[in-house]
Amino acid sequence: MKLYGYFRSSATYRVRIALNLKGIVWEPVVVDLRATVQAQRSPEFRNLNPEGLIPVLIDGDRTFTQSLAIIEYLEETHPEPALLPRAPVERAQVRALALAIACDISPLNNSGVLNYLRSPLGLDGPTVNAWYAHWIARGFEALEERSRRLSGDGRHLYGSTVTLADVCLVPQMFNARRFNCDVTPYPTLRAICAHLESLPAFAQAAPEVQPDAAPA
Ligand SMILES: N[C@@H](CCC(=O)N[C@@H](CS)C(=O)NCC(=O)O)C(=O)O
Repeated sequence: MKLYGYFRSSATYRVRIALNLKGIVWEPVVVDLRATVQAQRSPEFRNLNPEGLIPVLIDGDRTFTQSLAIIEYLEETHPEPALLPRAPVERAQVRALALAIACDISPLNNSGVLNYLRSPLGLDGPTVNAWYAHWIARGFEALEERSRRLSGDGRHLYGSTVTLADVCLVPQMFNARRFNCDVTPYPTLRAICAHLESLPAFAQAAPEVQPDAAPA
């Protein structure tokens, strides 16, 4: 499989983790998102994904977009290890956690949104950072509360095995730290991420070890 992505794209990071967890061999194709490059807007890439967003997964002659749809495709084609519990109630709870991150927090902090706030809207750096931190805090406060209720062992967001919720949490925590958000108010989320980041599938998916990682 080929994964079109960028090292610090959190949506790509989710898919890297899922591919690694399932032991799938994959090849990265770099789509440079830097404002000076914007490879996602090139006609070649838009031909692949008219939304101009990464990640894009290629499996044979099929093209898949949207990180959660990609991960559910992987879940259905490579069921082990399962990232969703079997029971419908539990599946819904795990999906709700994943969607809280991928649909409620992440889109507000996407690079395209932040760039638009800067130009043409003209917001300065500190104001854009305040926007970012606000939506992280609002989302993480709720997730911290939910994790206290739903984590089975303080090492996973839901229950005591790795789920789709964990696959979404770690990249969002990476992003929050990258933007210098204060994550001290979320000790449960930090403990969960510390455990998950130590697992090989997560460690090998980390932005800093990707071939396109830029020096800090
Ligand atoms: N809902 C999409 C979001 C994808 C997304 O926002 N990707 C970002 C990188 S994390 C992107 O391609 N940004 C480029 C842009 O906005 O121009 C998914 O989960 O795949």
